[in-house]
Amino acid sequence: MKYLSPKQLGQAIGVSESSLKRWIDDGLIDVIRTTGGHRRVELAEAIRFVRLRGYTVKDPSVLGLTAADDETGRAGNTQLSEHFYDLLTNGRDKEFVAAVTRLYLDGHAISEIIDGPIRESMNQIGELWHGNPDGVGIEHRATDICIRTLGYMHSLIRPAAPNAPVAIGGAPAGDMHLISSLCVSLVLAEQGWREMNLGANTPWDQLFSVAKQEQASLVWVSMTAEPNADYAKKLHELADELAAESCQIIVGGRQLNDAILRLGLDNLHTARSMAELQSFSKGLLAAQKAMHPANASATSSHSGTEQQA
Ligand code: B12
Repeated sequence: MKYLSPKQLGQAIGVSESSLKRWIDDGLIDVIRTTGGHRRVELAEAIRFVRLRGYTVKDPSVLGLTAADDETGRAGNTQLSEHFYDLLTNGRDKEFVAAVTRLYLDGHAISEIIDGPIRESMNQIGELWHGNPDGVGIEHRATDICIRTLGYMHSLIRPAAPNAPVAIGGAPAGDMHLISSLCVSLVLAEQGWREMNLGANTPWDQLFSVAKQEQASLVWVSMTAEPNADYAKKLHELADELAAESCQIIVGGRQLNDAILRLGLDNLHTARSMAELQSFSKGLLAAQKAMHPANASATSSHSGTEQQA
């Protein structure tokens, strides 16, 4: 875990050390104290503050980060999608991480980055196998770069409070697509959930048993591949079983269809994007807070990013 002095953080965003110390003492930035009593800001907390207040990180290297230049942050969605496509298809992994990091530091919500340029560029990459003999290899490499980048972004988010509500999920049995479930876990992590991603090809009964074991308040199901014939029955069973646990289910992915929408179960919800997931999760967290005020601190620790998103 990386810690910064007020001087280093100030240097990164072009603000004086004394302003930083004042904000810390006013409670705007969480710190720990060294044995000598000096203030130290955890990197993830520094990033939360910078994003919330809209500061530009002029010198990311002071934070130990590599981020693309400001131009990336100012680009429109189409331009960004083309840029991401270029980086992913040419295996330029470090530049890809740097571009995503820049967007995040500049205050873009994770959901926005995923629903926009990541989804768009991967959609386009998914068409390559038709006519390009190297298409499959390019797609696999691009997938790997996305997975590594999403993992890296996860490391820039403050860990959830130990008493924060739990969310678990994955892609169901037979579905080998990893990225979308990882995206869900990242969006939920940013909102303060203790999320556990079971990944691709997760047996339906495991979704239930892990949710029960972990006393999850939310289970996500990400459906990308054409599902097995019994998926609607399995979803119905899962929802019935989890209703007894007061657990909500959210289903999304490109296979979301009318059969799922028609199930009409109280604890089964659907969403088509990370932005929709984010607002659903926000509502659920607010409801949890109202029901369990003792756990309020668990969810409020991330209120900075929630307010901004
Ligand atoms: C990468 C990829 C693979 C990789 C996956 C590797 C891995 N480890 O993840 C590999 C090579 C294994 C693969 C295999 C296959 N794939 Co594939 N794959 C893709 C690709 C290119 C990208 C998917 C992706 O990750 N996108 C990025 C994410 C972020 O975007 P997204 O999935 O659209 O998700 C968004 C929303 O749907 C929503 N969302 C998603 N999940 C959830 C969950 C919740 C809770 C919520 C709220 C929202 C939500 O939010 C996301 C962000 O906006 C897509 C192309 C495409 N157009 O989707 C094809 C694609 C999905 N694959 C396809 C196919 C056909 C296959 C194969 C059958 C190919 C084959 N013949 O073997 C197999 C199926 C294997 C299986 N049984 O699962 C087709 C599916 C067609 C269809 N009928 O729907 C696609 C669309 C390609 C195409 N254009 O034909 N694939």
